[in-house]
Amino acid sequence: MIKACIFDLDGVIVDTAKYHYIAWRKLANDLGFDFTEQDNEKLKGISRMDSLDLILSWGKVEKSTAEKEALATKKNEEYRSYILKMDESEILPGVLPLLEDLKNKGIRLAIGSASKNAPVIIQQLGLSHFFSTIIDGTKVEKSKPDPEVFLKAAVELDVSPSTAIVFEDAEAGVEAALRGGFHTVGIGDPSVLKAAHFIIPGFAQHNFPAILQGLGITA
Ligand code: B16
Ligand code: MG
Repeated sequence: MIKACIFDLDGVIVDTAKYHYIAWRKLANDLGFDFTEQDNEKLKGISRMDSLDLILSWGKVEKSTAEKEALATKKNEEYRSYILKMDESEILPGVLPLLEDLKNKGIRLAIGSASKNAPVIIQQLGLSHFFSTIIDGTKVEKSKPDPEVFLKAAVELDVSPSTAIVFEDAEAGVEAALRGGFHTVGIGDPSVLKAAHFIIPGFAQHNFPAILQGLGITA
């Protein structure tokens, strides 16, 4: 019996990776180096400061803690200028009908995201009314692959992980969900997300009954 669904945000509900890439790339270029969209894949699901550390290592640039804080703030201002222009047209295919179906079935919904911008993104997309709680990067001490973000969401929704499904597009997020004891659906590349219980390319071709079937759960 499934009582709740917990959604990662970036890469599951909306594709903000392209905006992260523009903003991080601008910062790298200002520091005198560049990185590719393929490199950007490695930043999916990891926190802002961990992303910055990785990017600086690619450019072989060393910065003090205070300088890193300033760089992360600058990147976030640039990133926010893009996300504040987003609207419901950027919701990924199949997401809206799925959320409506889940809501109608009385299944409790949460966001479990590393992003400190998660609440504003959900608001921009007009999806706030679907989610009982948003556990974002400001509410956790440990980043994915630690299960804290999803376990906190389960506590807020008052469900046990064994009765909840987590949807994740990042390898670290899939690991976090599995470590938390959740039914885990990977969204994206099977070669990256192979540890998940069930993997789909997105929600366009997979509704809730198909997802339950893929997980081997009888409704
Ligand atoms: P922010 P998710 C993650 O969101 C992104 O995938 C990752 O690329 C980003 O660095 C992280 O949020 C932090 O984002 O700078 O907005 O706090 O996939 O966990 O929803
Ligand atoms: Mg993600």
